[in-house]
Amino acid sequence: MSAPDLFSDTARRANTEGPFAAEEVQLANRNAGILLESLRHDVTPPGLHYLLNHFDVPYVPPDDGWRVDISGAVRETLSLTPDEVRRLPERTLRVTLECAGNGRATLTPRYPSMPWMHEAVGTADWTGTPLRHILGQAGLGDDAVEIACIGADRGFDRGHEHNYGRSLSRRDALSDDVLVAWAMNGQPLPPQHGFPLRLVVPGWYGMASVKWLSHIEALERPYEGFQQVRSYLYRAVPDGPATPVTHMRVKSLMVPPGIPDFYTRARLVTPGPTHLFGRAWSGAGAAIARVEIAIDAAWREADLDPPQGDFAWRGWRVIWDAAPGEHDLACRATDSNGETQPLQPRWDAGGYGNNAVQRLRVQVR
Ligand SMILES: Nc1nc2c(c(=O)[nH]1)N[C@H]1C(S)=C(S)[C@@H](COP(=O)(O)O)O[C@H]1N2
Ligand SMILES: [Mo]
Repeated sequence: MSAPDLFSDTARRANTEGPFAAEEVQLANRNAGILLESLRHDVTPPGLHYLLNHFDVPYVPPDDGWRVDISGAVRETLSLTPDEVRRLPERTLRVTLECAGNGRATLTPRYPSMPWMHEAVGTADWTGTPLRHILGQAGLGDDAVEIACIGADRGFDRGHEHNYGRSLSRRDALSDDVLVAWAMNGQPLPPQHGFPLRLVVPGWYGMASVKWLSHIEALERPYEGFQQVRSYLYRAVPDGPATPVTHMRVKSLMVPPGIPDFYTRARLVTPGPTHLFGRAWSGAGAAIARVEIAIDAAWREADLDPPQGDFAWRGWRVIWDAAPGEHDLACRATDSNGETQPLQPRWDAGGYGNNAVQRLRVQVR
C-alpha cells in the first residue's frame, strides 16, 4: 500500500461528525478566537483580535526590504516599499472583521477546517491608504476588470500549491474604503495580522482582507486563484451549485453573563438585575436596525449604543431581572436591509456564513 498523499484532499472529509480531529484541535491552537467577554471593548485590545492564517506567518524583519509589486493592466509597473506606500493619502477606518467560517463547528456534519464556534470576530482601527491611490499611481488600464491581491504566504490546499490571494472587482478596488493598511490600532501591524502591509476590505468576510500583501495585479479577465474559485463558496449541498462568499451577514453576540465553570464554560448568575451586553454587525454597509434578546424564548427589544461608523459593530444592552432557575438566552440582530439572523443555522458544505442566533444556557442561583 502506498503512503497517503498528505497534500491531497482524499482523507480530509472522513471526519465530519462526532469528536474533533487532532488536525482541527491543532488549527484551533494556531488560530485564536476573540474572548467573548472582550466584546465589551469598542476596539478589540491588541492580542485579542481573532486570527485566521491558512499557512505559516511569514518572518519579515523590519529592515527586510519588503516590496509590493503592481503589475498587469497598468500603465507603469511599480515596486513600492512600505515607506513609499505610507507617503500616500492616509485614512483610518474602524472595521469589524469576521471569518466566513465563524460558527462552522456548530454545523453537523461539519467541514474539516478551522472549527470556530462563535469567536472569529474582532474590531480594529486600521490605518492605511486607499488601494485606489496605488492603482492611480500605476495608471489602471481601462480593460482591467479585477484586481488580484496576493500575499507572501504559500502552502497547499486540497492538493493545490499557491500563495494566498483574492481579487476584487474593479469597482470595489476603487472604493475609498478599501485600504492597504500598515497600522492596527495606531501600531505597526503585528506579524500575525499581516506585517508590513495588508488589505482591509470593510463589510466583507475576512478572507478578502489579504495579509502580507506582496503583489497587486490588474487583470483583464477574472482571477482564478484557489482562494477565489475553489474556496469561499456557499454550497447548500456538497459538490452542488456554488455562489461566492462576499459580505458579512447580519449577526450578534452577547458577553456570557455571570461567572463560568472552567471546563464546561457553563454560567452561574446571581439572582436580580443582570446587565446583558453584546455586539451586532452586518456587511455591505448595512446599519444595525434592531437587536432583540430572548429569555426562555420570550423576545424583547435591546437598547442600542450609538453607532461607531459604517463598518464597526454596535453595542447593545438589556437589564434582565434574573429569577432563580435554568434559563435559555439568545440574541438576534436585524439590519437596515431587513435581514434578520435565522434561529437555526443554514447548513453549508464549507461551513460558511453561519449567522444563526447564539444561544446560552445559564443557571441562576
Ligand atoms: N495572506 C493571507 N491573508 C489572509 C489570510 C491568510 O491565510 N493569508 N486569511 C484570511 C482570512 S480567511 C481571514 S478571516 C482574515 C483574518 O484576519 P486576521 O487574522 O487579521 O483577523 O485574514 C484573511 N487574509
Ligand atoms: Mo476567514
